[in-house]
Amino acid sequence: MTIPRLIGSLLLFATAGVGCGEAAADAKAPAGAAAEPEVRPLGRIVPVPASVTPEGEPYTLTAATRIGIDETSGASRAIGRYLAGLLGPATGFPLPVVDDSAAGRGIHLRLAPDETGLGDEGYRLVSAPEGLTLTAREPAGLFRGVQTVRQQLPSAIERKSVQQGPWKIAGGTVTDTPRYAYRGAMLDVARHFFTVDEVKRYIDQLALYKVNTLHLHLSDDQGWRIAVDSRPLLTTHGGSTEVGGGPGGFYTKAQYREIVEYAASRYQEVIPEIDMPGHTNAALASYAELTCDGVAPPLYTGTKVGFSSLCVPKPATYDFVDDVVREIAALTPGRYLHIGGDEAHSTSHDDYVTFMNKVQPIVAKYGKTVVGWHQLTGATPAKGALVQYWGLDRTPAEEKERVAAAARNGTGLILSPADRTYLDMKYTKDTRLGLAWAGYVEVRRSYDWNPATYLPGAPADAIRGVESPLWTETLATTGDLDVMAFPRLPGIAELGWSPASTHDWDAYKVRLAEQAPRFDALGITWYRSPEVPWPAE
Ligand code: TNX
Repeated sequence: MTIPRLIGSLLLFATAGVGCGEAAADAKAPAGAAAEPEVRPLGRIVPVPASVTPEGEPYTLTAATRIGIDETSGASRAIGRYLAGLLGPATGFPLPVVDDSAAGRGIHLRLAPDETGLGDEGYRLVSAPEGLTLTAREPAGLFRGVQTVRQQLPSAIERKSVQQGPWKIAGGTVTDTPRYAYRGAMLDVARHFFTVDEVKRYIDQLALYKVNTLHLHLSDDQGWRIAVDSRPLLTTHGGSTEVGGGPGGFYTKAQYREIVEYAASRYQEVIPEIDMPGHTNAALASYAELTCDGVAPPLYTGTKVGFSSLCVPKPATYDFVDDVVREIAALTPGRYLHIGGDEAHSTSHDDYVTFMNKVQPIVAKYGKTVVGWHQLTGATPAKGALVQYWGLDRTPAEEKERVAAAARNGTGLILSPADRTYLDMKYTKDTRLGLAWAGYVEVRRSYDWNPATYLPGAPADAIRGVESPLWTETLATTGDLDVMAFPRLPGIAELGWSPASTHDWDAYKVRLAEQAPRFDALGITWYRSPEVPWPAE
């Protein structure tokens, strides 16, 4: 976002007064926690690590600190440079990346393939005055561990200009592996378009909380956001607007690859979503042959859902799906392709089943695994498919049971309950942005539930993880995204990463409060929930 836009939205916050959730909540915030200690106790981070053993004196970063890597691995070199890039600006230290043997009392990034207990993303951090050693079996584990190093340092480490040290990391050992392999966040770039740089900014925010999956909602009634060479009108026409009638936009293939590569450099897998057969007005407006009456509807800039459908009986529909899936699969190094399938209120049940039976094999033909919103369980999810549950406490028991039955049958579940994880829900009635159809979702509500036991009748091992969707009907700027995601996103990230045994709101809210100066240092606009003992302003 541009500086004038940023200033504009800050002014909006400042002048909105009562009726603005951010401002109204400030007055009610409990007495704040003390200023940051010089050394953050080991493990006082988000997500909380699985195992923490404080011991001995802290490690101190100095102007002489070097980052040692195993020269044989290009991945560890890149992570070393990334770490130097994180710590360099605020410390002012050069932090050269060198061979491990030359790093002495510095930071050591070590890949140890025999450390099988650390799995694909786990790491061990040993901090002592003699050095700081991160060990992982895989590069992804080193990357997650780097986020721990970063959070153990004072929040000023996040600033882009030289700050006062000292830069100490408490002594001891952290051994940490994730609870769930799937820890996602979804960004809706269809209702409002967000540029490559804006998406990268979100990727960086996700990285800090060890999120490993970025689900991009690339098409909806209001816009088609990804170039498909065989169907150029999808973007030139279907991408030309957005909610409210703004200019919209789309990613060229090169831009989309840039997002995917950037995400990969943060060890995040991108899952592209093309929502079908509903949520397709932008496609129907671009290609009249996709409608049953052959008449293209006008572009749509409102916020209703459930009024559009691809024409299920027409062969042209499957030629279209084949073109789109083929091209997007070719752009996707990740395993999954999300086909949506939600709110197909204008598609009959029989047509919905027919459509899913035809489309899922197309996804498989191009080498990808299907992900769908949980309505897909109303048809037959393909073998190996994942479904994303977005129900609420009040969702009818039969619907929950249908999803649970699919899970017992081998379908993996991603949990995104709307009344817990939807980052576009208002926190309270006073929240300026967002929707409220799933109710208000305050910070405690979004954190305080257990994915393993959440859906009655779903086996715990069917739960692949959690994801927090950020729908953007009401969100147009990065400041808007920030204030809805923060501080709920870190809580969902912790549900995905930290062991169930650590789940404790009273402990979490203190660690979350300690993130506030980090949000500020990163330039993140955030909601000062009265449920959290934030530091005094
Ligand atoms: C429901 S959840 C939707 C989206 C909306 C969202 C707004 C789901 C799969 N569909 O189309 O953007 O609510 O909160």
